[in-house]
Amino acid sequence: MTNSKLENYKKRIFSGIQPTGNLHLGNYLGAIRNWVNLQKDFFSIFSIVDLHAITIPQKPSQLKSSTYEVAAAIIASGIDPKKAIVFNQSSVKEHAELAWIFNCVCKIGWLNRMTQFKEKAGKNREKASVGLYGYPVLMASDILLYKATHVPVGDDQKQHIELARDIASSFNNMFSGKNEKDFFILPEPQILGQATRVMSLRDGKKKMSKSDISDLSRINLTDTKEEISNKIKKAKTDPLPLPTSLEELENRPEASNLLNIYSSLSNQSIEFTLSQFSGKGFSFFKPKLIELAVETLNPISFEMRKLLKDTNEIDNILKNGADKAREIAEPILKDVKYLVGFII
Ligand code: AQP
Repeated sequence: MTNSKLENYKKRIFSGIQPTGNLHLGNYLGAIRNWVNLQKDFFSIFSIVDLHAITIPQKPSQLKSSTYEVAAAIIASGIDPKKAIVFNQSSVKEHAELAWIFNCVCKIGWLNRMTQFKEKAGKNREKASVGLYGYPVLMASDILLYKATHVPVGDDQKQHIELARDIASSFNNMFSGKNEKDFFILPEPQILGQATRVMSLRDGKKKMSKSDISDLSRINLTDTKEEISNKIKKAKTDPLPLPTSLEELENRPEASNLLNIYSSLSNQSIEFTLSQFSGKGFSFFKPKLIELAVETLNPISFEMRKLLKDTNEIDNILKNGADKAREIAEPILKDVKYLVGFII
């Protein structure tokens, strides 16, 4: 087996983000901000997963601009492309190739359990693409193609990581030689921080999402100070003052969401935030949240706008990243093909 270069890195992470529209505070707090911290300690591979994006119809011109926007957001948030690999998934064909092999390992019953498919396909299941159904298999290939040990994701992706582990272990059982150690390591999900699931500003029971038709439901990374302020002012709340304890928050999803966002943005525990604001009304709390959100997001959107003025720099970063990713992926896929019994 090859890939001695990779063996030098004991801990490596892979994570992806779809270029499916406006990146929002949930993507930032649940994913990108954690990536920035992790790049110091992990060999890091971050992908703009455009193959995943097309599992739901995308306008080609929109897909392209969203890909640039996600790349700009990642870099503007502090990912250093000299330290971490940043690339768009479709430039490394090995992702799709490994996904096909995994399609032949993964069982239909496993995919039938995936809640994201149920949520995204909704009542239109018959009209959903085969790609949307197979999304978690492609995700397993993204992770295992680099033998990633850890996958930093928001809470919504936990089930997909479990599936990637099932696929890895099934592949190992089917193809690793009896006397050899397992070919694939089982990746661990890394669900970090307070904001593992940021909820919609219009409905505290629904995830903040790029594809929500209401722009008021999310804070986009490109929103201006005025837009952030307007969205938080209009965010759904309840008539009660903020409580003292976590228990009292249980049936107050909107209050709970806003307090979670505040805690996450200020890197403090929810208990501490409660102690700061207990007894106060939303009219007192919301301006503080606006101030904090603007302070965090303004420098990112400023940097993003600068990067997006001339996309040449982003093109170079993505090309460079794809070359480095391919260097790791090619020999691993070659080993997989050998184990499966293909003539290579
Ligand atoms: N609301 C969220 N709270 C915390 N983390 C979140 N993530 C997404 N939404 C939240 C995390 O962001 C990373 C990238 O997600 P993605 O773009 O690949 O897809 P997604 O999870 O499907 O995000 P969206 O915004 O809901 O996109 P659409 O609307 O296109 O489906 C992941 O780590 C995810 O956990």
